[in-house]
Amino acid sequence: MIEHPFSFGISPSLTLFDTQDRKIQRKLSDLRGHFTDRAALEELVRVGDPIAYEVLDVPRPERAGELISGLSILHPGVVGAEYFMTKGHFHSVRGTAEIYYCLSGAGMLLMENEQGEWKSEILTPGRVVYVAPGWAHRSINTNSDQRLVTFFVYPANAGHDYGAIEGRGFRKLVLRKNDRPEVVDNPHWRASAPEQR
Ligand code: PAN
Ligand code: ZN
Repeated sequence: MIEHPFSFGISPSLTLFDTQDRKIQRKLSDLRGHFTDRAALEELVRVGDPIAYEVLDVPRPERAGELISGLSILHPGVVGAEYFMTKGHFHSVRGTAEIYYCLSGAGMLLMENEQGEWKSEILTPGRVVYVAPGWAHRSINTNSDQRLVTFFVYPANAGHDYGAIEGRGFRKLVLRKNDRPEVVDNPHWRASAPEQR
């Protein structure tokens, strides 16, 4: 592990930016339970199970004081009327924030906290979103044919809590209506997550 300052380059058109990066790929089958239209999801899985998004990050020790940075690459597509999106999560350490900087494409960052508030922010090249501590976050690609590429930075000790979102979903859904994104209430959202399985 490098214990000295280092640098790396980012090209939104490339999928790799450093030899030390770590790559995660999530296919639609990894996102079961996250999209409202389950039948549409299963059909897409059956006909090829495309990659919905990839995450490239620079590994660092998961301790306070360190930062993890990387690229999130969300492919274009819809499941029923819902745009391709990330799973979304709270940070396990709720008091940790995150920065998203949009490099290319178009989308939204949907956020909500445990006090019942929600917020959506537009992601277009040059926009920065500050995800305040305690806010769950999910990115959504609202462009029909371009990838949404964002650079993120978060404290290395943050951890990822997917359970709360898997249990109840986000309060809001982002749907394609007349080829435009529309934020609507999630009819399946429940105020408290069911007991952990
Ligand atoms: C990002 C996300 C990345 C993928 O690195 O992890 O965009 O989203 P999911 O983790 O929700 O699948 C981040 O927010 N890290 O904290
Ligand atoms: Zn995060």
